[in-house]
Order: sequence, then C-alpha cells, then structure tokens
Amino acid sequence: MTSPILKAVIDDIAAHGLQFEMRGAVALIRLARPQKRNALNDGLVKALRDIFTHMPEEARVAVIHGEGEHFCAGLDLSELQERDAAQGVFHSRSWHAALDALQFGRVPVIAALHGAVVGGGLELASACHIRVADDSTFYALPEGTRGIFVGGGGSVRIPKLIGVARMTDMMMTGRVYDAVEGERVGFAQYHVPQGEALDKAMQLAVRVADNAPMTNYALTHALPRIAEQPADHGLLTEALISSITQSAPEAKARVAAFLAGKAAKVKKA
Ligand code: 1HE
Repeated sequence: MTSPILKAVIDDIAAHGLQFEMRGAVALIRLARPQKRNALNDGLVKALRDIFTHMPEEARVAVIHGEGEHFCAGLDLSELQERDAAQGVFHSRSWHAALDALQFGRVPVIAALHGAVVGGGLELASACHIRVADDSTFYALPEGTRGIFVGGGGSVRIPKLIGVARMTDMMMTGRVYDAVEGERVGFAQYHVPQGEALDKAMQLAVRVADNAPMTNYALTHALPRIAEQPADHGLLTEALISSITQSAPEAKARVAAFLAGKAAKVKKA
C-alpha cells in the first residue's frame, strides 16, 4: 500500500524527471530526462535523495536505469552558473547527501547502464552496489576537460572501483573506457549484449531480494566500512556483524534447510 507521504514523494520526483514503480519486491527507478541525456539538475539530485530516503517498506532491492540512449550525462551543465565557494560547497554536499542516501539506504541498488555513464552519471553509478553494463556503455570523467573537478563523491568512490591512477588518467587525458574495458578495470561487475542491461539487472534484483535482509544490510552498510577500517578493527566488526546475521531466525532456517537437503547446492558457473 502506498502511503500518502510516499505518493506525494513519487508525484514530486516525477515532476523532476525521476520515475518510480514497484515490480514485486523491486523498486524500479528511472532517470527520465532523455532530451537532456538524463543530466542531473538540482531537482533531479533532490529527487534521488527523496526516493532513497522514503523507500517503501515492501521494497527489498532497487534497480536504477536511464531512459533514452544514455544512462546519464552527469551534472546539468546549464546549471553550472556563477557560484561562490560556499555555494559550491553546498551544491557538492547536496550530491553527497543524495548519493549517500542511495548507497546507505534500506535496500541494495543495482544500476543498469547503457550509453554515456559520464561525469556525475559515473558518480551516481559508483554509489550503486552492483553495476550491469550493456555493450553500448562508455565511461568518462569530462570534468577534467571542462576545467572543474568531481563533486558528487567521485573522488571517494571511483578510486575504490578502478584505483587512483586510472581515475587520474581519465581526468587528466579525457580517456574514455568502453564496456569491455570498463568491466575489466572494475566499473561494472557484469557486461551484457546491447539492450540487455535492464533485464539482467532485474534478474539479479530478484535474486538479491531473496537474500535474508540482514545479509543485504551487512553487505551494504557493514562491508564498505569494514574495508576502510584498520585490520584489527575490521576483524572485530566482522565478528560482531557475522554473529548478528547468524543469530537471525531466517539464517538458522536457511542453514537447517541446507542440512536437510532442501536448499540449493553451490553449482559450478
Ligand atoms: C546536456 C548535458 C549536460 C547533454 N548538461 N545539458 N557532463 C558532460 O560534460 C557530458 C556532456 N554531454 C555529452 O558529452 C553528450 O551530450 C553525450 C555523450 C552525453 C550524449 O551525446 P548525444 O549526441 O546523444 O546528445 P547531445 O546532442 O550532445 O545532447 C542532447 C541535448 O542534451 C543537448 O541539448 P539541446 O537543447 O541542444 O538538445 C545537450 O546540450 C544536452 N545535454 N549533456 C546539460 N551534462 C557533481 S559534479 C559532476 C560534474 C560533472 O558531471 S561534469 C560532466 C558533465
């Protein structure tokens, strides 16, 4: 059941070019400004923050994709007006708030990528937990050539995917990675034929939705923090999180089902 608050949020974000629908347990979110190649203006950035902050209870996973020929052309450059330093900081922080709401929200997020995944579009994709890229996908950070810097969390998230050296090269030289190279260097975990990213993302989403909620929560909230901790802190956090997940009744039931021969075995890929 859609609450009045959620309905108001869905109507408001639609007015800013972000569409939302539930498909079973999957929250499907579509960047819908194809005439501007899904460039992210202030309204769309706020809409992203709002939907991930108000994710409905019945959603267990989200998929985000873009309408038209491209996933996202990044910052809407027509809004790059004169800003003083303080206004620039607040603008960048508004992106951080939106993408933190996505990355550390209630549900895992899978990005279905195609066409341009550039600038702020790559920052958005980097905040997602799984990226599926079709063969038309290309990745770039044109900020370097536009005389600006990333401001949507890219300098924190992108090096974690591809390393500082590759990001430096992309921004200094304008290097563009295609879909094949993008998977090789770590932008996407999956590379699929052109036009199949959304289908693949939805298939993965159904699989992810079937996980115990605490497992998904540990993967989205604990794992990235553990990976940032000094080893001795990380090992202690891991011990705490693993004991919390194991103690959930759902985990006990799943292990018992396997031992009773009622759960799927791991199969060779
Ligand atoms: C835009 C934007 C945009 C397209 N802001 N309006 N991002 C960039 O530097 C990438 C800029 N965009 C492009 O390089 C290309 O548009 C694409 C490769 C993404 C797509 O090319 P194409 O041939 O399909 O489309 P187009 O003809 O270039 O664009 C169609 C329209 O979208 C056109 O407007 P129109 O009124 O002439 O029809 C474009 O002006 C418009 N458009 N991209 C505004 N980005 C938090 S900091 C993040 C910093 C950044 O992201 S900087 C990188 C910005």
